[in-house]
Parts: sequence; C-alpha cells; structure tokens
Amino acid sequence: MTVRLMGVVNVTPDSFSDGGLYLEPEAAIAHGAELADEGADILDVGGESTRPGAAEVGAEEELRRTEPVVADLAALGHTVSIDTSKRVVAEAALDAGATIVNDVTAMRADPEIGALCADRGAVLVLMHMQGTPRTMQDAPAYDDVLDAVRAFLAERIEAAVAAGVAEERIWIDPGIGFGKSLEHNLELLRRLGELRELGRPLLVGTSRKTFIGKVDGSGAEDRIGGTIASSVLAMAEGADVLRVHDVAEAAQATRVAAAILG
Ligand code: HH2
Repeated sequence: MTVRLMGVVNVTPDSFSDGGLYLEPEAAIAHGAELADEGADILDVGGESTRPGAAEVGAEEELRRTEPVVADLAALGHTVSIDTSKRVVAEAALDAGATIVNDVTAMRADPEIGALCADRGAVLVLMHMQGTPRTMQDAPAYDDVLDAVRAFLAERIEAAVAAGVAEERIWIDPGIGFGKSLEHNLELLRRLGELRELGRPLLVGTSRKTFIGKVDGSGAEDRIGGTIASSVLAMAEGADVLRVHDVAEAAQATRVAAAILG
C-alpha cells in the first residue's frame, strides 16, 4: 500500500493555520524545500486562503505570491502543484514548472482551467465543495453526503473530460471541511472507500482542520494527532495522496501504516 504526501506551501497572510508565516518568497521556497526533505512527494503552492470568510485575492496578487515560489521549487526538481481556481494563475504556474493544478472549485470558478490542463497535459485535481468559501459553513445540508459528493465528482470528471483532460490525469477529492458539518466530515472519512468506484486517484486533506478541533477542542496549531489519525484511516480506505502541513510526522505515520497494512 503506497500513499503520496502533498506538502502545503501557503504563500498567504491569512491561511487558517499558517497564514503569514511564509509570505515572503524566500521563506516559502525554504519551507517547500524543507517539506520535500521531510518526505513530501508533491509541493502544493497556494496564494489564496479558502478558509471560511477569507478575503478574496485578485489574480495579479495571487500570481505575484505564487509564481516565484513555483518557479524556484520546480527548478530544484520538485513536483509542484498550484492551488488555485484562476486560469491565469494556473497558466503562470504551469509555465514556471508546475505539473498539477489543484482547483478547489473543480472548474466552476473558471471553466477555462479544463482546457488549459488539457493543452498542457497537466494533472487536474477536482474537489467537492458545497457553496463558496464565504458561505460554505453557514448551514451545510445533504440527504446523503457520500452520494452527493460521488455524484458531484462523477459530473465534474465528465466536464473535465469534455474539456479535453485525459481521464488518467484527473484526481478527485471529497473536500473535507468545505461545506460540511462535523458529522458530514466524519461520515465521508468513514465511507471514503466508496469514492474508489469513480476509478480516479483519491486526494484527501484533513490537515489541522476544524473538524479535529470539534472532536477534541484543540486549536489549529495543535491538531497533529488528529491529522495523523484521520490521514492513516483515509489511507486504509484507499486514499492515494494526503495533503498535509506536518510532513515529517505524516511520513513516519504512513510508512509505519504501510508496513502494517502490507
Ligand atoms: N484544503 C485546503 C486548501 N486546499 N485542496 C484540496 N485539493 N483539498 C483540500 O482538502 C484542501 C485544498 C485548506 O487548507 P489550507 O491550505 O491549509 O488553508 P487555507 O485555505 O486557509 O490556505
């Protein structure tokens, strides 16, 4: 059983757990290189926070934050993904050496992202979110959260294929914490294996998220244990890629889990 780790490189002033720590390009590049040393297979560079209520960032500012970081980390030989919903930001990142576009809106914010990925042969990550970052936690509601996420992702896969993206370059993500209550998040993680029916690599991001704090009252800086527990259980359910801030701890945990699971 193998799982890949995607290390989070947030070049933002306001990300929910590490906002402002790596806003200068040099700091973000050094942080990304450190995460790679610790065992990250992919570095996910983002210039806009998606936490509930975060300020929207214009394309120019998002570009200014991310492009130099992507360029340097790619030049160092790392696999880089760009965490964006904007075509222009994604395009600049692909020009700078990124090979994966991680779009938390699954092409709904900017449908041109599909054609761009098709054209460049980039991997496209399609994530589920109910509502928008501004509104998503107001009153998330589903008949059956797993069915809703699976149907949404199936439809988005079709849309991406229609835009020309090769099916083998599409990854899917249930979007833990994006328009979901605690119970929704727990049920998605419990039944994650059902998303394997869609036949695409499964990316899961639980790192430091609020649902962990809702279980034990911890703050964002103090959720490594919950991150590891949920990540390892996601791995056992068939997750292929885990998006984490704390790479060293996740690398050890997943290595030991892989040794046990065989
Ligand atoms: N979660 C966050 C951001 N991007 N992308 C994918 N594919 N899946 C996720 O679960 C996911 C994501 C939120 O985490 P973070 O980047 O630390 O926070 P912020 O959005 O506040 O920058």
